[in-house]
Amino acid sequence: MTGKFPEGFLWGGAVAANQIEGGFGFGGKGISTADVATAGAVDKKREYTDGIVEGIYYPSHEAIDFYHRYKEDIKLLSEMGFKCFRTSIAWSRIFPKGDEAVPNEEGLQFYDAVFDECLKYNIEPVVTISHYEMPYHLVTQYGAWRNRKLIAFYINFCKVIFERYQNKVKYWMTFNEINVIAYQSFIAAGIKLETGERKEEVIYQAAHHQFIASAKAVALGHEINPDFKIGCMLLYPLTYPMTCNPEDVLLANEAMNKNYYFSDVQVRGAYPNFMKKYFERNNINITMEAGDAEILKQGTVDYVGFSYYMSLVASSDKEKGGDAAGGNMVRGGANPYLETSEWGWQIDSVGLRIALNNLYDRYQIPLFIVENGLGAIDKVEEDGSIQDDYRIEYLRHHIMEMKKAVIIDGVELMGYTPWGCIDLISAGTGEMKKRYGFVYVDKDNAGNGSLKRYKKKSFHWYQKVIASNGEDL
Ligand code: BGP
Repeated sequence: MTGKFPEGFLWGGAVAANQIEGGFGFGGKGISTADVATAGAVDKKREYTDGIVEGIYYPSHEAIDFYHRYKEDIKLLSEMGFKCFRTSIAWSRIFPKGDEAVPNEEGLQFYDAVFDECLKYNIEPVVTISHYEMPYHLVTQYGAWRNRKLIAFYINFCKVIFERYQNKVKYWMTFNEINVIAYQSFIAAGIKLETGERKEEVIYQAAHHQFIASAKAVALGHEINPDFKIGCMLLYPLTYPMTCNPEDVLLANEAMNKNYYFSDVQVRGAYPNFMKKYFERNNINITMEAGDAEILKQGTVDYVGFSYYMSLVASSDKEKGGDAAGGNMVRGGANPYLETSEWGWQIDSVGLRIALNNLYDRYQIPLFIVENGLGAIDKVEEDGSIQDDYRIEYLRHHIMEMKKAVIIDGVELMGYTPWGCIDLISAGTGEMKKRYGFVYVDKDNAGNGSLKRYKKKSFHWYQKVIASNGEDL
């Protein structure tokens, strides 16, 4: 198919502070939730601990040492022609404990330097304000997002970074994969459930606090700089009905509604009826304050950012439904038409076109694919090259479908930032060997390696894709 992406399309890549920076204990950084999560698989239920024991948190404490190597890394991204770079700000670098009145200047300077380095190469920073980490003190002292006080701490954090970076950063997202709170509450929102607590009530109450925080952040951001574009960020686990049995279709719809609930609130500024009814039926009481409805209405997002890696299946037949297939933070039924990655994620490029159409039909505001990609084990050849044709195949097919969504279907898409553009620590498994990057980082699961960066075959391929604005795939 011929045709280009719109002028100014934001080609780039995505990472998150806690998965790349390392710099644990540097620059006045406080302890974050990511620092105390052991490198266990999400599937095995990631553990956390109250004490910091040096050594057992490898590899996230040093990650790929972007903290000291950001200049070299951003230069490599610029060589690929990146128009944007999505990263996050580690909240605990700016407010080490989270509840201080005065920010940590050294932390602010670090991101000044990172953003300046991007701008030097005309790379637009795209910033996730909170990506799977928060100051751990907010967990131990306040119970994390279950506590309404978190809203004020978060807004204080937003005010500081909005003001500080208002002339450097235009694109923001309030919470990474906000719907993941329903699947992995500690990673997403620092919530450890106490025995006897009603899981759903705690989680949906915490989600309400995040919604208010997000809406207030959007309003505040626009006040500080009306040019800001502030989005939500949704994990999009596209779920198909296993068959045309209406029961399967209904189940698939219900599975998606549990995710749409989050974007509905952030895009439309109100709770959807299906969720209010769900709360009623299940006796889930969400405490709201007078004025909350108004805050949600006034803080609707400018765009929908989302991650897309795979699709799942819902079935009324217990045998076929279930959780045979994995994914980023959520599991579901297996699809006989799809192949899977080495981690059992079902590869579905056409699903990306479906996702784009679904989201655009539903919201009619610009979309931004802020994560997509293939986690794989890469082999370094004797000559130092990395022949990651499987990654190129994955991305090529997804970009082709993305192109159809834009050119044939008319979806308004702002940009595309494949996940882990430089190898990083996996959020789900804590491993280094699950790689997504165009740039290889010499480091293994045990922490050995020189940390040297190598260009993979996909590096040169993606460079061509960007140079031709998506024509040369
Ligand atoms: C998303 C997260 C990322 C990222 C990605 C890949 O859910 O937003 O932080 O890590 O999934 O997942 P994993 O690292 O488990 O392969």
